[in-house]
Amino acid sequence: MVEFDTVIAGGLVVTAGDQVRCDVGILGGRIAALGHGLSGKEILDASGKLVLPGGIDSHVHIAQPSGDGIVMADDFETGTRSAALGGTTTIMPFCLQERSVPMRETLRAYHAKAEGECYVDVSFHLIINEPTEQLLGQDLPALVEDGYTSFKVFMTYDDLKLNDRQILDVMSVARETGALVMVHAENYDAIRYMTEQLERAGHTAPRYHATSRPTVVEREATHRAISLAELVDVPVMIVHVSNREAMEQIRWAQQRGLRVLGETCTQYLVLTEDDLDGLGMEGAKYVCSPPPRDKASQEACWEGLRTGVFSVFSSDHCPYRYADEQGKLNPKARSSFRWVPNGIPGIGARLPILFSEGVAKGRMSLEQFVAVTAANPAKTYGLYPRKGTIAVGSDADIAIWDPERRLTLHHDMLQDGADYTPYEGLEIVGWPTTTLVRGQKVMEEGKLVGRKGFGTYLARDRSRFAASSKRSD
Ligand code: DUC
Ligand code: ZN
Ligand code: ZN
Repeated sequence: MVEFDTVIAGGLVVTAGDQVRCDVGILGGRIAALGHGLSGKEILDASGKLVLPGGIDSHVHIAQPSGDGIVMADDFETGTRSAALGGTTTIMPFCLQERSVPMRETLRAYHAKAEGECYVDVSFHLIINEPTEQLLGQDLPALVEDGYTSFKVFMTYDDLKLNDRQILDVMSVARETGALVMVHAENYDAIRYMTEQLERAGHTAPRYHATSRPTVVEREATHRAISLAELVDVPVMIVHVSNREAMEQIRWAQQRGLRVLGETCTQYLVLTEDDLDGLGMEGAKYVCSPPPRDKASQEACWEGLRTGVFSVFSSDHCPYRYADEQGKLNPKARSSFRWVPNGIPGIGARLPILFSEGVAKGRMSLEQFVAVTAANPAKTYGLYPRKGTIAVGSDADIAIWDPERRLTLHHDMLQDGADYTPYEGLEIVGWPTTTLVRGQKVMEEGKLVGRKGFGTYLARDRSRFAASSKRSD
């Protein structure tokens, strides 16, 4: 009889398609058997527990340069540490193109920052902010071949936005190479217009961040991004969708047979713009883009997740410290919401919040939870079936969950590099008790037990959605 390195015994094993009570046998970092009465050098008793694929957080920002004097709160050590504590085994941060620097050089710098630091596995998307001929014609096609198979483009922000023509050019490269384009869809000019109006009227507190980017600016840009993708005949992923109108643009496109994918995030399920309304600068803790909206928008995002309009659920972890001159309270931030860095932490809290608010409250099934947090991100970004499922041959990336555990969320449980969580005090039902990356324990009962540097870089295949057939005309 085979003796496995580790056997996870007696748990309810859940994938995106099924639930089955069985043991999981792990050998050499991979899942080697599903069965009963498996024998192993180490037995992890999972009776009464759920055995789920480790989470894949396919949208996070780690150690990303953020402009004058602003520093992101997480490096690869702290970001992957928090991921592991929250049941996530793979993260996908962005490598931001630096103007006038070859993309490969910037990537080398990101790899150097991650090397030897990670507790969980890591792969990179690229952010394109200067689509030069060299980049489009030479660098991107070669990078896609090398496993950087997804690019993000921004329709807003002074330093990042591409115009429609530039987006078309990037999409065209994606069409030729089989890469997947991710879009931050907000209308730059409309936001500037609103921001200037608000500032002129003296409305500069953090809460006006939400006023400056109402749903219409997101809906319009979402529609435009979809239209540009339709023109080029390329699939597109609309990331961090916050509200019904944008969700319905995606649903409309999907119903027309377009290959349009959608992502929503933790903040759009449990925060509202009222959270930006705290005393003094407290609201800065919740400033992210798009901003959290209202209760009806939360319901729309749940609907999008339940019905498959959103196939991916991410944290959009983009952490800045609050009480810090290099973070939310930088010297200019008090003069206007415009200077509050956009982004909130959430890499560790993502899975427990979706489990608690989604599965425990009966809004989604366990299979749906696994689909949007692990299987679909893996399929979307070219990691499936190596990651995102529990199947023979897949990496043994597994989170064992206690579905009954009740606790109140506090920042100190998350161990990221920020000094707060926007989800402080949330009552949670269900918590991961053990996280395994390629068969190695990285978290046990809320304690980090993994080895820094065990997390490895993952080159990716093309997205199975992007690689499919092109229109023939
Ligand atoms: N977009 C992101 O994807 N993350 C944080 C900030 C932003 O605008
Ligand atoms: Zn974005
Ligand atoms: Zn983001």
